[in-house]
Amino acid sequence: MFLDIATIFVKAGNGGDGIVSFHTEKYVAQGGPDGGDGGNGGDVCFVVDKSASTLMDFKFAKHFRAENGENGGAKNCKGKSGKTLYIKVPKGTVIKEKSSGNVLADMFYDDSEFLLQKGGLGGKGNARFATAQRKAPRFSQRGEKTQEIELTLELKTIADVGLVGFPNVGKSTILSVVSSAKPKIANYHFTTLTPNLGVVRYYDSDFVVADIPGLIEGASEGAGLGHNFLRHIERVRIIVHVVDISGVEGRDPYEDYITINNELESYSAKLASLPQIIVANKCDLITDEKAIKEFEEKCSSKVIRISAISNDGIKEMLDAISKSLKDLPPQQPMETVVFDENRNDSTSYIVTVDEDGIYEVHGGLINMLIRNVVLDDYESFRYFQKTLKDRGVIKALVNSGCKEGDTVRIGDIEFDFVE
Ligand SMILES: Nc1nc2c(ncn2[C@@H]2O[C@H](COP(=O)(O)OP(=O)(O)OP(=O)(O)O)[C@@H](O)[C@H]2O)c(=O)[nH]1
Ligand SMILES: [Mg+2]
Repeated sequence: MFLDIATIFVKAGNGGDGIVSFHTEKYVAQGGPDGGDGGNGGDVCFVVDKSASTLMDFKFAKHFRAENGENGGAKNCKGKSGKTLYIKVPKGTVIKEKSSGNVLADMFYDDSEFLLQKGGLGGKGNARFATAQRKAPRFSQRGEKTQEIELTLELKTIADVGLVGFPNVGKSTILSVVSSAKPKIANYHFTTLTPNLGVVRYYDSDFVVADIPGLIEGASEGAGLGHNFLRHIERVRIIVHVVDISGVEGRDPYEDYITINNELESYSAKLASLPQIIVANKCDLITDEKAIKEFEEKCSSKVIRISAISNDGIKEMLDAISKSLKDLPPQQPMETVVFDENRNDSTSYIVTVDEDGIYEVHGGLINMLIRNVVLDDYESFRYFQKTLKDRGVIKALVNSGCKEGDTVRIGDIEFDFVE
């Protein structure tokens, strides 16, 4: 099975909570605070798996979570940090944020690595809050929670040359004679069902050739295997357009050539504007020289005559490919957008009312408060109340219609509103 597009959900680990604890020891009265910090959550990082060539692994496994940090312990013990989760993808995988469609990373090189999300920070234990005035703090900080992110993975093969043409024209046969790849070859349409790659070493040039399933008229509307596989030649530098010049299947080679170009055009203007080398295959079957001459005259650029079966013309074809590759700029990874999770936002908030008439406040300010406030600690609770007032949350609640006695929810706590 082959899969070249997948949706997955990933989440870095939450930070562990800092804890409240006091030193206890025989004969030592009133030991000081010794609650340790929570560990950081594990990061989520993408790496290239050189041996993979499909996203099949993501068909069923869709949820990826890095380990959470452990909570702190007594005696100033720091909680263990979560391990980084490495997600392996084939080279050429483009990682997009599903909601915005932004390209976050292009796993373009063998050693591409992409740190998508840092784990949540561990909370501080009560030992960290001790001061000269506050010798026995009875509060600690919670670990930072991370958000799940929905991503689209798209495999866009990286190759220099793309073989394009109708089914059965001999694309796979060409790949098999120019490289050590062993694609399936047979005398029927749609022998090739998934892209094949081959490395060509020709004198001082090395290049990668991609052979994709055959296209037919209407591929852009889904006819045949459709044109989805063109995704795998989006990044090539040249297209080798293969036609069956023998006409053994009863089609006119020039009409084939025009049809395929129209299909490329309807997929993307960029693909249609790539340099093309036109290759007339199956010349060994030609009995009428006139037909091939006619084809050559109609085509806008030079046609290379070959026979993949007898090897005639292969050298000329490779010369032409390596010569044009030399003149073309190297391929570049896609442009990416920096992923912004708004994790550092500790000021924004919004008020919403749910169907039960409960007023809810959410946003960065609330996340910060939830982390830092221990409601059963008097001092900490005072700080919570004061912050809500100072930052205008109380006013915003009133403005949204909240009255004395209405229920307000902030994080996991609910209380009756008192102005
Ligand atoms: N006579 C002759 N037959 C050829 C030549 N090249 C390929 N063939 C034959 O054409 C048939 C199709 O070849 P493939 O290489 O499978 O064609 P393809 O374009 O990859 O076909 P799809 O994968 O179905 O799109 C096979 O029977 C090949 O042996 C050639 O130069 N001369
Ligand atoms: Mg094939």
